[in-house]
Amino acid sequence: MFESLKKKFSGTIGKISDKISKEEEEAQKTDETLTEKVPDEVTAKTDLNPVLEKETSTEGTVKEKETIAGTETSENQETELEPSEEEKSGLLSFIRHKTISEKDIDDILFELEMALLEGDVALEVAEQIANSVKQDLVGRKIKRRNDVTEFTKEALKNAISEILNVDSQDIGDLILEKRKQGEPVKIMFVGINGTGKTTTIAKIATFFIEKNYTPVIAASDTFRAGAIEQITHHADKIGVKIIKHKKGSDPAAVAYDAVEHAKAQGKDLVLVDTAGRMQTNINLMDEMKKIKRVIKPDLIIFVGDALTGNDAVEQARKFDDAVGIDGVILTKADADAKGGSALSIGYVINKPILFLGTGQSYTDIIEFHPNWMVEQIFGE
Ligand SMILES: Nc1nc2c(ncn2[C@@H]2O[C@H](COP(=O)(O)OP(=O)(O)O)[C@@H](O)[C@H]2O)c(=O)[nH]1
Ligand SMILES: [Mg+2]
Repeated sequence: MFESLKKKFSGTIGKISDKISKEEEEAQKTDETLTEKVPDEVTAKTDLNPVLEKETSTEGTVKEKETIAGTETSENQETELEPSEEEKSGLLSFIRHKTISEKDIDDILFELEMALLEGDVALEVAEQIANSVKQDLVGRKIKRRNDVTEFTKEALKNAISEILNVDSQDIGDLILEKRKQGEPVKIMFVGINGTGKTTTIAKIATFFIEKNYTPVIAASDTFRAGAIEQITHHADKIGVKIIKHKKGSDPAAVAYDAVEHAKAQGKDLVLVDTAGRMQTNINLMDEMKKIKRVIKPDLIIFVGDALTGNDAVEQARKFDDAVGIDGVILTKADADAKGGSALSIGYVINKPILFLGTGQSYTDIIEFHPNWMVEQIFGE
């Protein structure tokens, strides 16, 4: 699902490793020439010189090492006195181990930033990833060749985890909380036309039915031709009660009736469909605000089409400004090769992605967890 992101990040890991390994090799060549000229005894002394470790040691450790080197009373005295050839080369590489500098990675991170932008990742997210990786890597010491690969992978993983980690509300927990008060959880779905709100409501209903919760659907898209028929069709198929009025009626009144029904019947969830509206359509936005005022939803979920990339992010921002959203469902993740909106949307509006739509059938929905996405991108 996130193949393209996976490729981009593994490309970056490869490039940084290659570049630093090449420098390592160069440095090694210089060292080898140096070692040839320096007698063994001198090399060994230099290797054990604690001053060289000062950078990473506390004063105490340095002193300790001085005593060991000076009095030669260490328990491992015999082995430590005369380092083997292997140890010498290990110590040598430790001494001249490379520290990653900004210069080493700047170009590669810039390339990554550009590649991410092309992959529909929001500008601020691409920048944040590059900066976070840079901060993580610059100044790190490479002792072994594999270190670069590991460090870079870790740095990228951390950057992505930070981006994706937005406080999230578990709907199941919310249902249980509300049940105690004898109240249903009211969820209103918003977003522009065609993103998949109606389909998603049918999927969410199915998802919670499987968990033994009881939903009711409010057909509050009274605006678009065929909308009531479409959602009635879904509700019938999955066996969920639907509350509907006739086309053109007040959507807030439909939502209100659905809440009343849920209260009377002890149902757990009210799922309110709304008409797709452009974020620029003031009248329809006002209508949405009215539904909000009337039923006071517990959650307003923005439904965005992953295929629209940055547009989905911008729409989410506008809807958040207009009515305030609590979370996001990205649909059509199955068809989205880029993955940019999934990576960006939560960070940009500081609201969690709750679910991903992954196909056209009622069960094609998965709960979104940041760690899962990180695993998709960096797992084997
Ligand atoms: N491939 C795919 N198609 C989806 C997904 N969710 C919705 N769709 C399709 O998107 C189209 C529009 O969906 P609809 O629910 O009517 O959108 P609405 O206008 O926002 O209510 C329909 O053809 C759906 O089958 C999804 O996760 N994956
Ligand atoms: Mg619809």
